[in-house]
Amino acid sequence: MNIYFAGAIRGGRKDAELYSTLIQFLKTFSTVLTEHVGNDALLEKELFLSEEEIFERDMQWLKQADLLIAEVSTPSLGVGYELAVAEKLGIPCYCLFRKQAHKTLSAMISGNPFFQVISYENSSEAIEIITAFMQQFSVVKSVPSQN
Ligand code: 6K6
Repeated sequence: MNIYFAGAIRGGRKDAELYSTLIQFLKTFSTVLTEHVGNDALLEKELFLSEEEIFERDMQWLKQADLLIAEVSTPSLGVGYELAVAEKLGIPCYCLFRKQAHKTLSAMISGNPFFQVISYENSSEAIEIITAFMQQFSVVKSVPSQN
């Protein structure tokens, strides 16, 4: 199964470590097409690509994706765009939103019934949530060991 993981890059990198944790977990049972989203060293290599090359490559990957998982706590134009394209392509989308004081998600995401929006408090809870919805795709039979 190909997973397109979306998370903020130019929108802000304060959740980069969290993206990395979730991507490492997803990689234990699926292919993650966008590992660089959680890896600043890989992202540095992206700097050698033109903006057009990044856009074309990411759109090709999105077309190959069976599922999009977006971490949407840090607002990002790119993630919003990817979600809109995925909706048009009919790719199931799960949006993980970390509960934070005084922060609410854009109504364009939370109000769209196509998107499965799930709130969580910490990375352990996010992993439990991912495990639960991945079971629907028969990819995870039980929670993989974290050790
Ligand atoms: C490296 C450092 C700064 O910019 C880069 C290279 N940029 C990107 N490389 C790969 N994917 C990108 C890049 N910029 C945006 N994306 C895609 O959009 C990713 O798949 C993310 O999910 C999303 C992030 O969008 P922004 O608007 O937060 O950058």
